[in-house]
Amino acid sequence: MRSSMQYLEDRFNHKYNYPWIFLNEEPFTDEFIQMTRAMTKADCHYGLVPKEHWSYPSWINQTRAQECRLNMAAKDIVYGGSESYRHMCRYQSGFFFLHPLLDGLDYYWRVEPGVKFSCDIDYDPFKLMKERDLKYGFTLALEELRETIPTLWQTTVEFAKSHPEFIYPRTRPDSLFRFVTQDNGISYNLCHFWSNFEIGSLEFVRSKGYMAYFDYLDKKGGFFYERWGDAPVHSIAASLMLSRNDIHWFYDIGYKHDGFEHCPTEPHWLTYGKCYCDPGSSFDHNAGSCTNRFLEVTKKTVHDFIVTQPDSF
Ligand SMILES: Nc1nc2c(ncn2[C@@H]2O[C@H](COP(=O)(O)OP(=O)(O)OP(=O)(O)O)[C@@H](O)[C@H]2O)c(=O)[nH]1
Ligand SMILES: [Mg+2]
Repeated sequence: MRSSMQYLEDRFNHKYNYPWIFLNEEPFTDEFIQMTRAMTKADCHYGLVPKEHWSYPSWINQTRAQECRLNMAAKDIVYGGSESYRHMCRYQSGFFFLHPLLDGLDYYWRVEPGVKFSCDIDYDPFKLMKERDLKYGFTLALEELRETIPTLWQTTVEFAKSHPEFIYPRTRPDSLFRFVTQDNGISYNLCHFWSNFEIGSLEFVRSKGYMAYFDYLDKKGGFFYERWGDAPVHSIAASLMLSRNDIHWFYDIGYKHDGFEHCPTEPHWLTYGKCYCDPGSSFDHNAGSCTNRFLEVTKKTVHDFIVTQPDSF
């Protein structure tokens, strides 16, 4: 976590001093608090996740949940056997935005341990979100593992049919529907924004529509009986409820998590030291990337997403 903080402070936050908020289902140790506080001049807040946001709801059959985990582990599905990962995905899908430490805030930026930021961020992404009235921002978009979400799409379709009032009409030219389906809604094409980086509007995730969608999914039990990730949940919700000008690709933010990296290709930025990453290793060029699809559906180019022009330095 300290390394992630160092990157983000160096690249961005030392100029802005936005507060850091850490949430955990068990109390943070004094060591964690002391060592993370030492990484920033900004305020740090440490919160406990309420028990009911990190435990089994009454309607979940825990024996069935365990069988599902064993089954998925036997098939070597990533985190298939993990109970904590499921609670984490459910928390990130439906509850983090309700934590009292986020009361009064308009936007969040999710930061995970072990991530890298490879470019100077010389504008304020939160300000950009507000100025452009954006609801969601991402750096990487890719395909989800199909085995983790066998019934997520079908469940989503049921929700959309029973709650059309929350769904952005797919026939409008600025609908994002086609970002997540290529056969007019019959199936999910697995595209999702990679939520370990996300800058989002808390108003959106706290909206009636989003919360109704999460509740509907939660009642179906797929966070436990399958391994629904918060990334497809956020992404499908955004694609069904928002429109193309609500979503921003933070193209100019170089970002790396595990083996996946986004690196902007502007030669200027490499020459003048704004970024250190290698554009050749950017996942955007990979067949499993969904950023091209995002551009196609939004009818935009990368240039529409560059916030600071190279000429400005
Ligand atoms: N409080 C808490 N946080 C957790 C737990 N498990 C995971 N997290 C957090 O959830 C986030 C994702 O977990 P990771 O273990 O990094 O998963 P990952 O390998 O990044 O997973 P993907 O990006 O989904 O492939 C990180 O911010 C973790 O710190 C847990 O049991 N308790
Ligand atoms: Mg991670």
